[in-house]
Amino acid sequence: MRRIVVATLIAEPLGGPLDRESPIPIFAQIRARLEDAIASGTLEPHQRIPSERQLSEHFGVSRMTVRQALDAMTRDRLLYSHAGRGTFISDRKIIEQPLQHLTSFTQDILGRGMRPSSRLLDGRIVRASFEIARLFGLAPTIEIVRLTRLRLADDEPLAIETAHIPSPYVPGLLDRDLAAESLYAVLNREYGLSLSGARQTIEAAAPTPEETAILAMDTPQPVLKISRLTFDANDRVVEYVRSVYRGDRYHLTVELR
Ligand code: 16G
Repeated sequence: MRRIVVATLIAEPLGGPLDRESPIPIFAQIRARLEDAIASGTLEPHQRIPSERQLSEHFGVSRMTVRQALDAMTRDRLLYSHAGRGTFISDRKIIEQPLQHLTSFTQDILGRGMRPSSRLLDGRIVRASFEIARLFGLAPTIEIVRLTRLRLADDEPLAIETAHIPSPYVPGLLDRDLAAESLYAVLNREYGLSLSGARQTIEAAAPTPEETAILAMDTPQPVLKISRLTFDANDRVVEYVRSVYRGDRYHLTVELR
């Protein structure tokens, strides 16, 4: 009886026989079947996949071929294993940020049906460096509110953001609960700053050990370093943000017409 249940479980999400005439190697076809089952939600995050033996019987291939597919998927972090307990589907929620519109983290995450939250890592008033004062077109004597927050989606760390805003634009900003509130909502509601556009620069980078730890990555994954200069309705620079986003969770999309 139990054997039948297992067989049904495998057969449904993974489909029928492989195409042995195809130029696509067998191990790659097995991987594609598993990836399709993940993409369609038939195999869910943290669900255990069938064992190597079950997969090799199902597809009629050697265990070595199955292992080749599973090893490649584990290296690419689509799967993870627990010694003695099996191999599981990774939880890889991908957040797509379209680049056409100026949005806040809170709006982006809510728009995807997830729950945004933040942890305040640091918040203080600092003297602007020469470089930062220049970005705002202000004298280097200017004081800056510097706010570093860990941003989470459904309680999973996604990004570290350090925002810089000239202090005179936002008196008392640090007294607000910026772990609980959207910065953009506060800027708009409390300081009448209506943000109208931004210039963003994106680069791929390796995370520092500290960033790896804060972003809760088991092993260092590439990150996206994003800098944003945000303008108000009068084209005045009001915010400069340096962010580190998990590259495996955050994708940026652009529509080309
Ligand atoms: C976005 C912005 C960030 C801004 C934040 C405000 C990027 C790369 N960054 O995450 O510059 O400070 O939104 O979010 O898009 P909040 O209003 O939810 O606090």
